[in-house]
Amino acid sequence: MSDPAPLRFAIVGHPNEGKSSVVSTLAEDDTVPVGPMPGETRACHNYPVIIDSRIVVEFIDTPGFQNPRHTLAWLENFGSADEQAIHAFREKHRTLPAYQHECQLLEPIEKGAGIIYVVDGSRPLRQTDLAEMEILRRTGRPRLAIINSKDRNEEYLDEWKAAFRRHFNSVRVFNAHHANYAQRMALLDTLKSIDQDWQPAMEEVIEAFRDDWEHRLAATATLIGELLETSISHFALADCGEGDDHEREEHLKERFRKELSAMERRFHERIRKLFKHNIFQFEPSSQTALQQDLFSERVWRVLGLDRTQLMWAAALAGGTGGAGLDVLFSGISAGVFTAGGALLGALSAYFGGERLAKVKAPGPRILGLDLSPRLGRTQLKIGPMHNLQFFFILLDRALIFFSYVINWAHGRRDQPSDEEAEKSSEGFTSTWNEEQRRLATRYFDALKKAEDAADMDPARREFQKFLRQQLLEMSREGSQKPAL
Ligand SMILES: Nc1nc2c(ncn2[C@@H]2O[C@H](COP(=O)(O)OP(=O)(O)OP(=O)(O)O)[C@@H](O)[C@H]2O)c(=O)[nH]1
Ligand SMILES: [Mg+2]
Repeated sequence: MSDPAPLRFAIVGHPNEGKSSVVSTLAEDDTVPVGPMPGETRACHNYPVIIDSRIVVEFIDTPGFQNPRHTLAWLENFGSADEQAIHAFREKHRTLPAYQHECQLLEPIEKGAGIIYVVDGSRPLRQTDLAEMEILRRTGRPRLAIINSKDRNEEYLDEWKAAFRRHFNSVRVFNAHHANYAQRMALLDTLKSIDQDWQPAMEEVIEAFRDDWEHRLAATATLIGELLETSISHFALADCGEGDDHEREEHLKERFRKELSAMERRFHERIRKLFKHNIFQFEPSSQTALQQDLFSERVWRVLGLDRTQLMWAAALAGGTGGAGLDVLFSGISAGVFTAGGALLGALSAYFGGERLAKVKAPGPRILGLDLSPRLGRTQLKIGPMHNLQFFFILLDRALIFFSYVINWAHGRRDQPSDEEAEKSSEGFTSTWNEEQRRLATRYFDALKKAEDAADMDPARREFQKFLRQQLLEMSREGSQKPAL
């Protein structure tokens, strides 16, 4: 048996109120054209939400009302049942340019779509708005009104709400620029209430959205795990040839740094794709700890755990604990923390001053046997960074990026302001309790010691489960922390 037709909702309203932005955010589709000038959308366009190869629900972007007062006057004069009047209106005005948008936007509604009416609640109500609402009421279709305030002005909200009560089954505040997963779900929940007959189908839609989200969170947790594992075990080698060793070491440090940054960038790309940010490439503001280099001092100062937190995490996790700071910070040549606890410039603390290790590269091999170990070249080696603070910093940056991506509404097309960036402060892991840090540290320990992937399975499983829970909480709360 084929699937029943999906529920459809037409997003309608006055020009330039944010209809297309609402569609974009609701459908998580950043291909929806949005523009500052009224008249951006000139024809209806369907945006299906596809989950597991199935259209779960469809949002229809429509052009804004052109001539609502004349349209309403015509409907009032028609002298027949409202729904017939709508049909007759469309038949009669189909070819008239002055009513083209009305004919277009009423078409999906006549064909059975529910109505989502969008207004900018930061401006006062006008006569034309009342005409639009009355036209929509006359269609007889289930209707929800959305207040999408473009700025923070709340002066007119009560006026809008009073008008809506007369014309709509339900009203919701929903901001196309700031709505996140939790608010999208709340809006879908409200849509359940606009028509009793639609309730079971709407419940299925909500269920599908929820499952899809949980799959994405599980995929995110896997990607974070991959990032941590490949970064923590990464090392770089260079031949020690003739000439200046110092210069060669500097090159190798730089290459190592770039390779780790490239891993992080690939992780970012995957997360963006997973959360359907395909077109618009927002950039975290340059002020945030995310935009700074992974080894910048600022990043090491604000992310990860502080000295005491690190010591406790390691001590409680066993393993590294008893051995003290040296082991905790192994991989750092001079120690990130000086004796007084102040932080050195992270990159220089890491690599500065000291010479890199020299290792013997294996000689030529046949059938896996090293034929002549003595022929092996001497190589410079940097990494792997078996360092607990580095682990927490990578983890924090991954969580910040995730939080950034999930809180970035698809309808929003500008870059974050400096004011938003200023709020960015510390990371997530420093807010975890001791048990949570211990669990993460156990995973780090296993990762460091593991001879092969299977060795670390229990610790990995435990950490993945915890991470999925964290990601879910971050998206449930609509967590804006750290604000970006
Ligand atoms: N600040 C802010 N601007 C918004 C918001 N929603 C939409 N805008 C802006 O308002 C302008 C119009 O948005 P659209 O979504 O294209 O509006 P529309 O109702 O589809 O417009 P037409 O297709 O022309 O009828 C764009 O510049 C949007 O970026 C919002 O919630 N906050
Ligand atoms: Mg539009």
